Amino acid sequence: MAKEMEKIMVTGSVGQIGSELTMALRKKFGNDNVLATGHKTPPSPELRDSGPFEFINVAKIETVEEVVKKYDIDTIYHLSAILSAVGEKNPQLAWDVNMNGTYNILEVAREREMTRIFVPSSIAAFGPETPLDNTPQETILRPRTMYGVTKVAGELLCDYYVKRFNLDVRGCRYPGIISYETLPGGGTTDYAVAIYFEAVKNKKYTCFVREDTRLPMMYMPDCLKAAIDLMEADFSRLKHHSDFNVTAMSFSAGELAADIKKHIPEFVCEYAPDFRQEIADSWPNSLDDSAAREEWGWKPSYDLAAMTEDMLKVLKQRHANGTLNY
Ligand code: AKB
Repeated sequence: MAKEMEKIMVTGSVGQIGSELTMALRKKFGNDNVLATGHKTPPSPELRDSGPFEFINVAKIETVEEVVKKYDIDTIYHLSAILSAVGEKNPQLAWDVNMNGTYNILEVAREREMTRIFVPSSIAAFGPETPLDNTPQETILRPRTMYGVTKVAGELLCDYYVKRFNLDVRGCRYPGIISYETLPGGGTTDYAVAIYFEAVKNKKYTCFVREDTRLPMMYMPDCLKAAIDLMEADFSRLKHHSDFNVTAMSFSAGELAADIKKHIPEFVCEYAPDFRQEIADSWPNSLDDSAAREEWGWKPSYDLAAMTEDMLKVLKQRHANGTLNY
């Protein structure tokens, strides 16, 4: 008998994107139809109490199989990953979680003939030989981080499953994601989130990349929209599958600080580059996302000014009522 509603599972639902994506999907498809999974208890009561949660370790296929079977899952948003900075500290863990995790998700999806899978990639798929400005969709992919290696291999693996097994797998190359709900866990673009929290809390921030470091970025509402719109796109219109460039804005760390200063004039930003500078230098300044625009109508809503206004409005409110958890 046909199922009435998609049964969706989100992996990495305790992370920066996964936590907000789970809530957005619950709002759209109903709380009981969206299973949150992760390796630790969700800290947010909203996420914990609004729908089902199960512990899994994506690198252990039996833990994935068990919950997929229990909840009769047919759609997966696979968000769990070790990000670039943590991945350089522990490359073995990054390979295990990112590579074996993605392989396990795809295998379980293939075996159970699932409807659709979302596996995000990242600007970390690019490397120092990639053209830096307006980076094309089709280009040199020679990353120098383990995270980047797993992202390129993941894109290829997902496209292999589309072609070889007719599994509907989709994904985009996310830039740095900025949000106020859940902090990112160990990426190179984390400074673009931390700067807002520190500006509101302490009026100063020491940035771990140089002032002139320019990277593509996106605000969380656009990040969620990209995932959901891509998953809803007509498959027959897609020429690409797992590697769409998507972007919303590009700015240097100095331009970001200057934008915050417009709202908090006493804010001071200093720069003390660390090992993450080399990673940031190997990633593009800006992306060409015309394939995503043409094939599934991608169009972001937030630029730097609109994002800063929204971020600071929320964080200032939380600071004033003592709920700014940072
Ligand atoms: C990171 O910095 O590692 C991530 C990413 C760009 O994929 N935010």
